[in-house]
Amino acid sequence: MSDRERTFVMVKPDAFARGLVGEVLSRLEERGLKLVGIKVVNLPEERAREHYAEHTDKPFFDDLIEFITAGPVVPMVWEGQDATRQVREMIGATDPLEAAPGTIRGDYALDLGRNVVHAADHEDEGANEREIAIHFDDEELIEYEQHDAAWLYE
Ligand code: 3AN
Repeated sequence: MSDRERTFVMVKPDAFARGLVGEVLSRLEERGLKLVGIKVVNLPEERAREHYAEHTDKPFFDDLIEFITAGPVVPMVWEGQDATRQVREMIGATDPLEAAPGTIRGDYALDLGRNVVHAADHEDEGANEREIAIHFDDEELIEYEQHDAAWLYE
């Protein structure tokens, strides 16, 4: 199907410390998305700066780098129909105050600087390719048949 795509998602250090890795994974799995890459890492500062390069000039940049390197993160790649938009909708608004209940941030976050999870922005066309390349080598992304695909897709 032509509109199946890969999207980059990352559980942030706050969610890791709070034991929410499984919760985030479950929601994406249960939605029907296919997990094709996952790892646990302490982000080197250089990689964190590359990941958030678009925010380099923002006043919150240093705090953002300090936070995202403060503990383990779980970078992931998920595949599915319209995966980027589907995941962004599931995650909710960047500011948890504006994130609807039922979204991940709307259910598990209170503070903009501790918002549990990152996902590539569907309005930024190159975001997925760029972010996947920052966090994964090609051979770390797995190809396999999703056995329930016939019941997820018409
Ligand atoms: P998202 O993670 O929803 O794509 P971005 O890329 O705009 O949001 O922002 C990246 C991260 O930077 C956010 N998750 C948040 O932690 C932090 N951030 C964004 N805007 C602000 C802000 N105005 N003040 C403090 N931190 C911010």
